[in-house]
Amino acid sequence: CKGTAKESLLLGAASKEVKESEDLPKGSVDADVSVDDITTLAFPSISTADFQFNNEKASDIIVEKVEEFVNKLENARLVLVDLSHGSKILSLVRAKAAKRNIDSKKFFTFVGDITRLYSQGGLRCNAIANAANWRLKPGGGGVNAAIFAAAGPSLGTATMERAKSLLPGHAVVVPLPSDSPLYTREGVSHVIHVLGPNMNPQRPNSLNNDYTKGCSILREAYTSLFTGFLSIVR
Ligand code: AR6
Repeated sequence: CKGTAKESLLLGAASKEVKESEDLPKGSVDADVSVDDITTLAFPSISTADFQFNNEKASDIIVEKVEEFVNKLENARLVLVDLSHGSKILSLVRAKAAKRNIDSKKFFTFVGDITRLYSQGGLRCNAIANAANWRLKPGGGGVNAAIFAAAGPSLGTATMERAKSLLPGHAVVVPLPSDSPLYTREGVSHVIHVLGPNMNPQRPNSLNNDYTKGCSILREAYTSLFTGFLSIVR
């Protein structure tokens, strides 16, 4: 397990992990979560909005993958984020995680804009995940557009230095340049782009409702994402 911040961190399910060191400012977070040195990944529900993946199936996979990875995180935690209190995926995941007794200090849901978690929500996150497109380009909609807009142009440059495109199920870890507003304002040091399965016929590589393939790719996507996060933590 070795490497430097400059190395390309491209992850599929079977990829090797790469280590980086971190020294981020500390901040206060909300409610019952004890603070200080907890390394945090905030992630959106991959594929369930623009890519139209079934929420019930996606929530099963999120809980399954969180359960698998949460015990590998020593002083770190995972936070599933969505924009509204009415979020269907957040309530499904909350209910299923509670049933499985997942440690709520290591995994919880949070309502807020993923690009404003610290400044608006008081939740300090070292890494945020992006539900990317295969070209790894800004724009489109959803969380991808929000993250690229909030991070400024240096995220696009840093991303292209590491990967030009992404296969479904894969992730790439991008250290955020220190002049990015996401870094200076929010304390985010890494963006992890993830490409999930697409069920939307209007978007490239639609799986035409093939949920056998879709579920397998979504599992792979979360494995790649959490493996990427572990590579930062260790
Ligand atoms: N903060 C937190 N969560 C958000 C935010 C935000 N600012 N914006 C959206 N979400 P989506 P996908 C939630 O559509 O389905 C893009 O066009 C949203 O409510 O962003 O994987 C890309 O270019 C949902 O729960 O991602 C791709 O082409 C989750 O984030 C395509 O969309 C994911 O919604 C990817 O589609």
